[in-house]
Amino acid sequence: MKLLALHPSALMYSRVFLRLEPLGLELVAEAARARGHEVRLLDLQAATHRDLFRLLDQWRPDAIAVGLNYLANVPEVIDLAKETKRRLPQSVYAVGGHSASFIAHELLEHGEGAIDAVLRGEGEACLPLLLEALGSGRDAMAAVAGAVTPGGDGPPPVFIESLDTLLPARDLLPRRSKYFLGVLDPCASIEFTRGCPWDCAFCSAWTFYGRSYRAKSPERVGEELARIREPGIFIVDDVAFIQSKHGFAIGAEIERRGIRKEYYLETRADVLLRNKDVFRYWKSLGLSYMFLGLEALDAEGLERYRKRVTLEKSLEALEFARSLGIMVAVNIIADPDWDESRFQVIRDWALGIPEIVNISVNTPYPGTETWHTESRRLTSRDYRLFDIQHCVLSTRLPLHRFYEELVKTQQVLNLKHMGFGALKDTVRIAANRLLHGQTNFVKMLWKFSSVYDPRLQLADHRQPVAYEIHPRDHHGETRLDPRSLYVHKAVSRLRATDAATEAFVAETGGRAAPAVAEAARDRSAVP
Ligand code: B12
Ligand code: SF4
Repeated sequence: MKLLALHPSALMYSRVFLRLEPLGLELVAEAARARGHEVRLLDLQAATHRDLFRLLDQWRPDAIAVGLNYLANVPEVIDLAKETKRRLPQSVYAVGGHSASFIAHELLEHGEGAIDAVLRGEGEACLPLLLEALGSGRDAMAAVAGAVTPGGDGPPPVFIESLDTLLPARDLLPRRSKYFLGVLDPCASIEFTRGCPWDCAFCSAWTFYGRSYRAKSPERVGEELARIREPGIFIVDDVAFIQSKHGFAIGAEIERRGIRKEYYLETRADVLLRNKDVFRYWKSLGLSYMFLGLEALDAEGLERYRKRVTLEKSLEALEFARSLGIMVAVNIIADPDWDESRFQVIRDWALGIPEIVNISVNTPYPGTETWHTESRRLTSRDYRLFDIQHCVLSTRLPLHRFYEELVKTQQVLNLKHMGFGALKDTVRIAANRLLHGQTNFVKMLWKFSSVYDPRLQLADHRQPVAYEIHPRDHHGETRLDPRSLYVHKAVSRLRATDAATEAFVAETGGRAAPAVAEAARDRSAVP
């Protein structure tokens, strides 16, 4: 069967700083290719709709499998479904990925017959099954694990057996020089582990994977890294190096193979402090940039997001990262309830520390607990605005004032890093990238003010809205059942047989145990 794996366009407000290869879709594409299908991959972050339509008309794929991780891409994915069906009425249009998994039925409704199936959960497991089922006719799709189709829903999605089985189909993306992350230009992505054992209220990473945590073998990571040509590497794990033993083993494999790259990763303050040695070791291997989700500067905010880290610990972690010479970016969540003085507090604090401070807006996503507690306060149901750069909840300040304060804060922070001292470094890096024919970083430097503008952000709220997100009680649901949050069934860390999970429990000295019980209590307490 001819399969086109398709990734939607970049989100407006993130394209300034990065464009990353669609790693999940590459894995799904490889799973189909391994079953003998003829597969092509098109990434609309680096290609146009015209390229897509040309491919549909000339190559005429039998099936199109679209990766929908980001809610803000929903309207584009639905419109493309309708256009694809107009051009290729016999083709099968399937959608999968993170966001799609939480809003499967509503996607079918919006698609009005143009979407044939939504595949929930890990795509490597379910897409090959769907393609196989198609051999017995379209009706057979409804029996596939994880499938949601107009003809009915299949059994719950299943986990893949091992993260080691497949290597992402990187060779299917011809324009790899397009992918970058700030100064890491060009940059490839890699996964060491999958899932997160914590349960922050605003996040759906843990509800997607049922709080499971799995690791790739160090040998497989080494093999994958050795095949990657890009010098910059983004480690996409939700929380890097939860298990120091795993981090050391990967590092040893990298040393054994003589691989030298520059790395960026995301982790938590408590993990950084608990596993100082592994981060110190990785600094020697090329770890240069790190993202820490601080989220709030006050105890009340940290409690509300169920971050399970105190501010003192976060500041201690920053201090430690600084001592290693790693460039750190931290994230703070701006609450719609903030007034001018709260923004000022953030500006004052951020100007006093050398780290990059990123501000995102508190946004309730389907699949998060926040969605269940906050979505009644939605002021916009336009999917495109669910990108954590817009505010979709009612604000204490008038909306235009909220955006003015937000952008002023972002500008102050941006200028801090483009100031005189920083400028010297920036020019050096820009010249170096240009010498190597990479222009993404240089383009990024000039884009900020054309994209971050409070008037544009406000104007986005006035665009005509073709598709609206369904509020939480759309299907008569009135009470939160914690189990309903999960895409993949919840796995207790204590009952899990997975070796990686057991190692995590052992490494935390069994402290994971009360955390699991506490989390269960917390979740059942949510109204
Ligand atoms: C790495 C990451 C990023 C990277 C980008 C990665 C990339 N290459 O595109 C960066 C840091 C740039 C990023 C940015 C953002 N991210 Co982000 N990100 C993640 C993270 C941590 C991991 C994603 C990943 O690569 N996983 C590894 C790969 C292998 O898995 P995967 O892509 O999910 O693919 C699997 C399944 O989804 C599925 N699948 C995927 N495609 C398809 C297609 C088909 C047909 C099928 C059947 C299945 C399928 O199968 C795959 C293999 O199992 C997730 C959290 C998470 N754990 O999922 C958040 C997450 C996806 N991001 C999120 C958000 C909000 C954002 C931002 C909007 C804001 C921000 N700053 O974080 C921006 C916008 C980015 C953009 N596209 O413009 C939210 C999404 C919320 C939502 N519902 O929209 C998540 C869930 C985190 C959270 N807070 O809950 N992100
Ligand atoms: S925010 Fe980070 S630590 Fe919290 S649940 Fe999501 S991935 Fe895990």
